[in-house]
Amino acid sequence: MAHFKELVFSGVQPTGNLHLGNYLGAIVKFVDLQKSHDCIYCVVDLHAITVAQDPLQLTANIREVTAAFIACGIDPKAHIIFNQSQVPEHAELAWVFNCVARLGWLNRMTQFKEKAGKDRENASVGLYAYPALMAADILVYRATHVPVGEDQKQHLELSRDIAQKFNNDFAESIARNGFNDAFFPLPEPLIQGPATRVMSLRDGTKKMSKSDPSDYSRINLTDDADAIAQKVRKAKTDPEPLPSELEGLKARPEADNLVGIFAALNGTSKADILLEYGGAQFSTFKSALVDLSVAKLGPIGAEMKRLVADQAYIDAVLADGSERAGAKARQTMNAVKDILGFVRR
Ligand code: AQP
Repeated sequence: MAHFKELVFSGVQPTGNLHLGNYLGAIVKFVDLQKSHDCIYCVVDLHAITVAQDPLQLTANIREVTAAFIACGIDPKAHIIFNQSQVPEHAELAWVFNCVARLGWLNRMTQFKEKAGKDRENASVGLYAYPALMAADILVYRATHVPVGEDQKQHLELSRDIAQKFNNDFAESIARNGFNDAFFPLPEPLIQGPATRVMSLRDGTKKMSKSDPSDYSRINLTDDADAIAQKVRKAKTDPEPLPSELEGLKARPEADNLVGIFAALNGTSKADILLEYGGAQFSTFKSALVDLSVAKLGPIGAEMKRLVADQAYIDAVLADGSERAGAKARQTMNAVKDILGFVRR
C-alpha cells in the first residue's frame, strides 16, 4: 500500500445556528490537530445548497462559520481556511465520483433518508449525491484523517469505498502515470472523546441540530451568558441524582448527554466527572455546567462578533485560503484527468 503524507481535512456547513455539537464534535478537534498535522478546514457552501438557502443569509453564514473557526483557535496562516465554492475542483472531482459510486451505496445512506423524509421524490439530486461531494472534498487533497462527529461516520465509510474503487478500477492507468499501487488514500475518520454525538437539550434521544425548530434544544456559539444559563437550567433531566459510575448513565440519555458535555468542555472523561458529581442533584450539577459553559463559550461568542464585523478581514482569509487550497486541488485533479484518460492542456 502506498504511503501518503498525513493531512487533515474537514468541513462545516454554513447553514446557521452553529452549536455546541458542532463545536465539541468537530471544531475542538480541528483546533487540537493543528499541533500535530497540516490541516485544511472548509466552509462547505456547496453542501449547504443541497437544501434551500436564502442567498443573503448564506453569505452571512459563510462569514460566520469562518469567524467561528478563527475564534475557536484555528490559525488561518499556519493552516488553511477557505470556502468550498472558491475551489471548483471539489465539484469537478465530485462528478468523477458520481460515476464511481454505485446507486446501491448511496441508497444505504441514513442522512439522506432522514433529511429527505417522506417527501423523497421532492428532495434535490444534490442531497442524494451529497456523500460523493464529501468524498471529493477530502480526496481532492488526498487527505488521510478526517475529524467529524459520529453522524458523519457512514459518509466517511463511503468515501473510503469510493477511494478504493477508483484505485482498483484504474490500477493500470495509475501505475502507467507513475503513481504507486494506490492513487487515493483511504481516509480515516477521527471520532473520539466524550461528545462525539451531542444530543438535544430537550430530548436526549435526538441529535443536537441546527435545524431543530426549538432554540432551547441547542446552545449556539453566539449565545450570551444569560441564554446559556437559561438553556442549561431548562435542559430536560430525570429526577434521580447523578450516578457515581458510568454504568449508571445507561438508559438515562439526558444525564448521559449533560455529563458528556461537561467532560468535553472540561477536557476530561465522563468517569472523572462522575467521580466528582456522583450523588449530586441536577441543580448543583447544572450550576457548575453553566459556569463552565459560560467560561468556555463566552469568549468565543464575543470574538466571533468582533470578527464578523470585520468583513474585509474574513473575506481576505477566505480568498487566501482558497488560493492555497486551489493550488493543491489542481494538482490532484490534473493527475485524475490523466488517470481517466482525458486530454488536457
Ligand atoms: N450533535 C452533534 N454532536 C457532535 N457532532 C456534531 N456535528 C453536527 N452535529 C453534531 C458535527 O459537526 C460537523 C459539522 O456539521 P455540519 O454543519 O456539516 O452538518 P450537520 O451534521 O448537518 O449539522 P446539524 O446541526 O446536524 O444540521 P442539520 O440540522 O441540518 O442536520 C460535522 O463533523 C458533524 O459530524
